Amino acid sequence: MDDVIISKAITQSFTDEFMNYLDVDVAIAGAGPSGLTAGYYLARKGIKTVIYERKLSIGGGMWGGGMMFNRIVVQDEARPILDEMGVATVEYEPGYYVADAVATVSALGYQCIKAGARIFNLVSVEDVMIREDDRVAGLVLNWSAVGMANLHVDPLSMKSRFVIDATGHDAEVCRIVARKIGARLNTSTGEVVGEKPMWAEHGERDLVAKVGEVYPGLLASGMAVNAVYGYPRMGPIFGGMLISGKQVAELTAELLK
Ligand code: 48H
Repeated sequence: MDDVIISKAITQSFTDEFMNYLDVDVAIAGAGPSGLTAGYYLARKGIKTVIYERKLSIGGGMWGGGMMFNRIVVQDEARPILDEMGVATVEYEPGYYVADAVATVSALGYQCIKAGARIFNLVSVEDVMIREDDRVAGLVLNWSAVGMANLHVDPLSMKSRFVIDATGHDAEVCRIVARKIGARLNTSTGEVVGEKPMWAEHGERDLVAKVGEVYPGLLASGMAVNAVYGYPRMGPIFGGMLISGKQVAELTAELLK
């Protein structure tokens, strides 16, 4: 067995794929439930889609269910998405379905990649590219380890026709855009408004009603939407994450036409 062949296989295949995804239709920041769902539905339409995830693991805030009881709840409207992903659900009370959080993350990740999306973990989105026509035109990337070690290492950039901010509570990409171009997001203040206290019904309803372009070329899904527009958080009901991921994929596919 040749150790160097193993090393070459890893570095070459990774580099080839990383390079192949430096110019895509859609780049998604964050591989939580909404980003993975968006990636799945985009890739299934044949749209070239890449997801960058800062952490070692995908799945964002889903692994731990609610307060580390590793179950999630979804409502009626989201259950077909879990069915499609092959995740078993059990009706707890009419309209409330329970699923295993670990099974759900695993299925979302597997189906997303199987549909054709590519996920690069351990990569952080640290900036955006904005081009002459004043639209988001790509992402600026660095190894997460560079930030963690506080190293002064310049990033690399990639091009995409659309970017989806699926970074969760911090809405990091939208914040970067608001900061760099000055309060011109499609929100009441032009800035990221910041999420409001827990209210599951409103948080879920407002989220799915608002999925759309936050700035030309930049859409948001999942918890980032609540943060951007100033909607309530919703706790461990995950239907809105899945539904908004599907919605943002459908909307982006329309915009790409
Ligand atoms: C690369 C990044 C960056 C970056 C962050 O937090 P998530 O799970 O986000 P959603 O929106 O898919 O799901 C939200 C849900 O998990 C949740 O927190 C809920 C429902 N909360 C309700 C409540 O009341 O608390 O995933 C976001 C992912 C994470 O994996 C991050 O590591 C990653 O994005 N990420 N990746 N570059 N700059 N910022």
